[in-house]
Amino acid sequence: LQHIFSLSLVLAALVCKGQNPIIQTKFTADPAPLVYHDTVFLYTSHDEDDAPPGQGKFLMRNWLCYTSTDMVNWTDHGEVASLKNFKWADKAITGWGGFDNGAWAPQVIERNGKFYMYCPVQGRGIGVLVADHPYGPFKDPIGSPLIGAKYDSIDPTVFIDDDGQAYLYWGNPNLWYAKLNKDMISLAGEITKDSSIAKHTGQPDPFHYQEGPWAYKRNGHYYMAYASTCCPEGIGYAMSKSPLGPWEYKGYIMKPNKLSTGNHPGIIDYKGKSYVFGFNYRLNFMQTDKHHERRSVCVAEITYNADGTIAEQPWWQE
Ligand code: FUB
Repeated sequence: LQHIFSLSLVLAALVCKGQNPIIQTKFTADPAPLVYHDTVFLYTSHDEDDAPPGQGKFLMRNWLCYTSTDMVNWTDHGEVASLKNFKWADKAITGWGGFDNGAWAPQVIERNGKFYMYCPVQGRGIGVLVADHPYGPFKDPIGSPLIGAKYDSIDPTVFIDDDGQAYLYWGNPNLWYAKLNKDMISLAGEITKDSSIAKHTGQPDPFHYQEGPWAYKRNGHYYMAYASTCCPEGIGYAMSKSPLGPWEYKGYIMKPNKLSTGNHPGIIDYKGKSYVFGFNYRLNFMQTDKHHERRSVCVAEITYNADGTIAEQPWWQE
């Protein structure tokens, strides 16, 4: 068993025949898929093998990249960025375990041939990195956080509307947003707190936004998927007629499951099908019955109804 879980081993390619979790050689979370040309670039956060037991005890230092052209075989490109990319993040981070847990959920987007990676450094804010290639090397062009720490600054998601306006959203427990300039590394306006997706009140409520937003536009509808309810977290989503909301809750894409305290959606269309990525804790629980923050990225096909709503999916097929 120890051999199977020798997760420091870097495999050039992983073949898993459509089985979840799709990445089985490292613990990965917070999937951020990017379709570029004919390839899916899957950026993830990285739970270290030696994350200590206990919920919320993250040990996260870098961001990884995988690629696929068939959604079954995933090639491991290793680390594409790390906390070391951000000079401003070199001081000790307070809360949630210190500096080593800081490399949380990223997203990468392409614009005019450049790749922009939005990275939360937990406790310090959201930074942005730029590269000429999807594999990097990524560099920090501004030398300071794009979004300061005071705005619930984790879990960035970014999309560019048809008119060229880019939007950055993020946050736990609130959803925040700001317009980006065309350079993608500066804000085009004020930082605003969304008031239509509200944090739960402690009552059982399947509707509430928790964290992990994933913004996109499809067939004229604006979508905000997110980790919904806590905990465990499922994947819920809201729709809007505008990128600025108001957001109307539409349901679960996937209901919470007691085997997974967290979740974090990433949604794409690829080669005529639609997919939701997220994660579970299956590999961790195969190794030990103790809860560690050692998560594993999963994917499921989704289908859209004629009105743009999304059909609910069962828990990850394993
Ligand atoms: O991976 C660290 C945090 O856990 C993310 O920022 C959240 O979305 C949750 O997945």
